[in-house]
Amino acid sequence: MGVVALFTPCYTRRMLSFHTAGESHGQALITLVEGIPAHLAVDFEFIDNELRRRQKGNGRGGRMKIERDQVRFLSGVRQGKTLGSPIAMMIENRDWPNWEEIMSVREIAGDAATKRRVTRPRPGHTDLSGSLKFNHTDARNILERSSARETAARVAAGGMAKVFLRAFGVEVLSHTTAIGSVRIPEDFKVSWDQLEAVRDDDVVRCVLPEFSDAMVKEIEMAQKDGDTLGGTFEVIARNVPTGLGSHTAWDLRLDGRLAQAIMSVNAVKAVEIGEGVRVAFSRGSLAHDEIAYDTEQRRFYRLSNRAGGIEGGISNGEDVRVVGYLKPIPTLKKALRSVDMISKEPFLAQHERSDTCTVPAAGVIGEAMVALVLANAFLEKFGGDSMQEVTRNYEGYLTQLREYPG
Ligand code: EPS
Repeated sequence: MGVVALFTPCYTRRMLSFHTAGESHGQALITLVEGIPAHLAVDFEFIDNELRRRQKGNGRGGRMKIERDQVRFLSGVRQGKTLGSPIAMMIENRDWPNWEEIMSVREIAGDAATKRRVTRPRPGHTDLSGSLKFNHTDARNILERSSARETAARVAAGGMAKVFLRAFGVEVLSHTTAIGSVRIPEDFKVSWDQLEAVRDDDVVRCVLPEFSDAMVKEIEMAQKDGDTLGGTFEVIARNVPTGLGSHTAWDLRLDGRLAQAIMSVNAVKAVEIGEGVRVAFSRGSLAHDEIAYDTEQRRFYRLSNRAGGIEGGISNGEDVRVVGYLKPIPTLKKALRSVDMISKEPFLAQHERSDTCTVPAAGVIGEAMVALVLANAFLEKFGGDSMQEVTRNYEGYLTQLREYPG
């Protein structure tokens, strides 16, 4: 028993947890969220709109014309308010009727099991590593789950986290900062108004119209060439209180938790907190954020925010800023060399229906992941079974901060 205690894994510290289930061409996606306190009013329209935002954007393929993602709540909510019990949500796949036989849960007679079998792995995809690991001879058994379709379920969970955070004034938005070789200026500082303006409408979700146009052209060119594009998005959370996360243990550090959450988004290959990459190449005198005190508001603040709102693994009251870097997605028309998993013969990869660029969608998914991490850290600090209890804890802490050293 002592050994178990010694190796207590970090997930036992979670106040808020979520799980997803579902295959890309299966019947539905399922999300299970645990830890949201009782009495939170659920904004159903807001959560559905979050799902719609993820589906938009230039560069998406034919699948997004089929799906109309919407959450059906199955449990944990009554008369519009959370019960404090697990919240189960379902998003139906409208493409399912086209896959009913191939993806059938029960074994069915005939050639359904081998129809659309995938033995030719795409470089950069999970096809080969997953098939070897799980000992499958049909990479469909891997790609159906590794597909970014799963992120719709995450956005549903993130929608719940956002609704929770909004009750305390914390908001999370994002914008596209690069698509392919088109990057907005490195020193550009986005305002909250600009983030709100691109929330839904811009086709690439970039706040600067001249760059937005160039990004659209970049996507169109890649599409024409049968190629794909990566890029970067920045997620910003405002009104995050000082004190989320902790320096006291490696797995409690807020920056580390955000990094894992963003890195887990399909196609993300690097994560940056604030200006973490740039400051690595500059001197300390130009890397840190000087401290000031606002006597009226009775709060400490920073004169800049290169740290992305986190110092020592703890939020410092400035906006939390996280950048995700995506590789170009690996389903290409342009043939790359690979080897058939069964015959071991070399081949040039075949193309299937796919997206060209998913950076605008990834920003929305990034928001969901950041909201989930922040809501979890918020509940870790102020946790309670009801919204009333969490609110009391939170307000008491705000008083402590104002009256510091009290
Ligand atoms: C994906 C391939 C495409 C994408 C899909 C992710 O789907 P399909 O194979 O059905 O054409 O559109 O993304 C979604 C379905 C979604 O909801 O984001 C892949 O291989 O990862």
